[in-house]
Amino acid sequence: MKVQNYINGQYVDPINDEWIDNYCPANGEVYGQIPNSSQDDVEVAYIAAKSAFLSWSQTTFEERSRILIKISELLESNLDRFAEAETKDNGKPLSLSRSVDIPRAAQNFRFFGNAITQFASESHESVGQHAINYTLRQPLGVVGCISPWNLPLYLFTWKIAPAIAAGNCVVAKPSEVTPMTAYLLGEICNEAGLPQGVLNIVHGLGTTAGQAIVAHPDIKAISFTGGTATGAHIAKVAAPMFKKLSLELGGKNPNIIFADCDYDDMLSTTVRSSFANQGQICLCGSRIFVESTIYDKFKSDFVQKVKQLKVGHPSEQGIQIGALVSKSHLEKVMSYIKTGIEENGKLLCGGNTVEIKGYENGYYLEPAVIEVPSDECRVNQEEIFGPVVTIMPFNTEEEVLKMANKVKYGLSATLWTNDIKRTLRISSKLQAGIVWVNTWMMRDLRTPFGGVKASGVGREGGFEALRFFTEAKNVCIKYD
Ligand code: TXE
Repeated sequence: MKVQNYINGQYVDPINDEWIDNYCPANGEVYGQIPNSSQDDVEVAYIAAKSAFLSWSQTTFEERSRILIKISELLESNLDRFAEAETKDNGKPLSLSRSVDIPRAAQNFRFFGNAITQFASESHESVGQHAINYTLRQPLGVVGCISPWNLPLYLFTWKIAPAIAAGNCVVAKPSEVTPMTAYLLGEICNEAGLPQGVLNIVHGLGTTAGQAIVAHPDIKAISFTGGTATGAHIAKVAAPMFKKLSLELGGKNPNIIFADCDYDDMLSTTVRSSFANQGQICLCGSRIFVESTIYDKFKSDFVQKVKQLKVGHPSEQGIQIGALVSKSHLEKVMSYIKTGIEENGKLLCGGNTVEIKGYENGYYLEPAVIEVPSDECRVNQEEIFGPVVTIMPFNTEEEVLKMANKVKYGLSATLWTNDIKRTLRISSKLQAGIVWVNTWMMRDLRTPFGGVKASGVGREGGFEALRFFTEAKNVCIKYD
């Protein structure tokens, strides 16, 4: 199976005819090749995007909206095909691809197809100066979208949909680890009548194809989701060219549990917020802080529930944990578990690889819970991005707030309490872009999404994304 680039509405091989193996995490086998695209492919994609821009940017909002909603409908009617491709490529449970990843990708197109019809700019009457100012919100031109492997189509479309809704043309690169659903998306775009060149998808490595997008002098903005180190590198390359940047990076999110919470709801949600998608979601609550009065009870109930999670082949019914995305990622996660123990953490459960009959070379790992002696240990400070959480007790609000904020990241936080004053106090003081209270990962696509500190720069979601993908221009007219 050969994945091809999607440029100017056509599927094409990379110019250099170089290919990279694509692995299936469930069995560790190579099941296809993807283009190892170079700067030359990015240039061809850029030219296609540039040629399409004039006409696309002048296309009415109704027409853009109609096409985006059509893409959404086609994704929904192809749910099985896309969900199976996502699971084969990424290792996540098929039930998750079917219920979350693909429906959300469809929702991204529908949401921004609708949002663009409601997007408005401001006008300011300069009273006393006899002038009126109005703001134009114009598309940027050709923009770059680079996405990671953990929620492949979900995050790819989270960038592409607002970019094209706002009238831009796109050169996009999905992760080389999970190219399949982005590959299939091209067909759907053609069927929906998206004009040639509006969306161009180039596959390949971050250091070559990704780098070429970021360094391209005429690609005006970069929307990137991925690792913090990569984000820092991208910022360094893009800044001297004054590109607009939206960087959604890593997280090490606190999950703060007070004794007065709704215990059962908290417990089941905490299992999910710890291990959904094998813990490979930047929003997972990977540091669990529990009020000391319920710490022992929580520890025993939580560990018991985690032990019940079934690890298995992603297509098997009833499993909750599939395969990790790649061998190297599995090794990285396991080395962190080792580090946790070396730092005097106590491994309360999990942490061993799992052999699934018939799929012995797949990347399976039991979900692990580490009780840490201090919030300062490495497993509590560094992003592991796998099925590993730390737990520790706390006594006071001040103490837990201090620990929650004492990491370099600031993406999301979860708080469990029924005390309204405490909720308001803590929510305002947490250094995070998103705070969930008595829930986790509840999303409304109109809300701003993004992090602070090393978790990124900028906000996506709702009109924030449409603002990012447009340039504001003030026009001032004197009428006297
Ligand atoms: O991400 P990379 P990786 C974290 C997580 C994970 C670590 C590394 O901790 O273990 O990052 O994962 C492209 N110029 N997250 O190595 O490398 C790359 O091809 C331009 C958190 O997979 O950041 C891919 O398309 N592009 C995260 C995308 O960037 C470059 C999700 C992400 O890859 C590039 C994933 C370059 N120089 C990992 N180098 C989250 N926040 O959700 C790479 N890329």
